[in-house]
Amino acid sequence: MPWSDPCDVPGTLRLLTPQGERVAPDPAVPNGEALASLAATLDAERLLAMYADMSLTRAFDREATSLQRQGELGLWPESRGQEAAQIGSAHALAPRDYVFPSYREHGVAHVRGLPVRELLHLFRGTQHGGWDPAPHNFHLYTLVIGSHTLHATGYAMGIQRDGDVGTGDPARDRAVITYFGDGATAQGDVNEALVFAATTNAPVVFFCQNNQWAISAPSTVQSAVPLVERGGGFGVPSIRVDGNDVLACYAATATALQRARRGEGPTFIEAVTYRMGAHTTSDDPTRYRMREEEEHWGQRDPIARLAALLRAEGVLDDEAQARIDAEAAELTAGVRTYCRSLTPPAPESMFDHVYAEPHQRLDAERSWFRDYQSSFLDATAGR
Ligand SMILES: Cc1ncc(C[n+]2csc(CCOP(=O)(O)OP(=O)(O)O)c2C)c(N)n1
Repeated sequence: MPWSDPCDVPGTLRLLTPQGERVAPDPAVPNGEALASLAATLDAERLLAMYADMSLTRAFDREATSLQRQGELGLWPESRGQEAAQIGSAHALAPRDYVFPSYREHGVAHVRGLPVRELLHLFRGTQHGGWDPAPHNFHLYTLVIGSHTLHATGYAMGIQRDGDVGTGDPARDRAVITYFGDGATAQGDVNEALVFAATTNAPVVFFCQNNQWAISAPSTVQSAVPLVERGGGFGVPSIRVDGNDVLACYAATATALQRARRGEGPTFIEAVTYRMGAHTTSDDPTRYRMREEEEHWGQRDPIARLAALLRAEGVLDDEAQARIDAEAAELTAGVRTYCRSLTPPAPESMFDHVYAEPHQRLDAERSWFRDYQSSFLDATAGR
């Protein structure tokens, strides 16, 4: 059965074909020429860095999937196939911008400088979070679908009130980006976040990775109209991009973030991509997906697409590829060792960060819990 390419829809920004050739934007894309010019400013060094980031993200993701299969992680949400959407958009961020991710944004975490091994705490069940959001302006993962988009809009309204928007000083102006899936757009929270962002002109970019599936529910049952059309209803300018085209993802996000930092308000981006693996390691996509569909999208692999461009332009050669492969091997070996070193914290530590200052009632609860725990130890010892 032939599968049509959803990115062939007029008005979708694509600057790199699935074969890895640069193309002019579709005339129906608003500001298409300006977006293409922005992507053209990415020099060879930057493109190679993007390719390395995509490759390292995939290697890390593959390693984490294996670790789950070996019983080292409780669960893993694979990001395979979504590397262009994540790396392209993340490269458009400035250090002072703030990211509210969902739970699959491993590539964005990597570009923000977060050591990706820290993502494993949550999935090994040794911590509720696993990293400090402050150093990289990369918030903790959110498992409750769409709820973090409200946090993003709220944070963006805070930035506005701090006077960090539209000052004209690039060192001061900042913006927020939030990542979520196609399924999340059906949640009330996402719609509320869009309403508040639009009516307060908040500096926030809504980056929807439409990976075609919300676990087993296809995007066709989540929306009667293309997701990009939702933005207009809220008064949020919107753009649909080929999410497997790293150039298009970069250009659309850079433009949206610049608008937000200038004080011109929110943007909604629908990046049309494909989740090549399972929803998580608990899922079996063969139960609801056809092999032809997976094969179709396999030919649209975002990493192979960028590799073809870089090979043709003489930016990527065997030596550079070998360097990236060696870096990936080093990263994954480190991740494996780190993962196995993670042990559960003492159960009592859950009381440690509830209040900044000592608190009598909490101290009493901790003490009760300690006694309760040792009663089990006593019982075991006496057996
Ligand atoms: C509020 C809420 N409802 C339901 C779930 C269960 N759930 C986990 S993932 C998921 C599908 C999400 O799909 P989508 O938003 O498209 O993101 P994707 O995982 O495909 O990236 C659902 C329904 C949840 N975590 N939170």
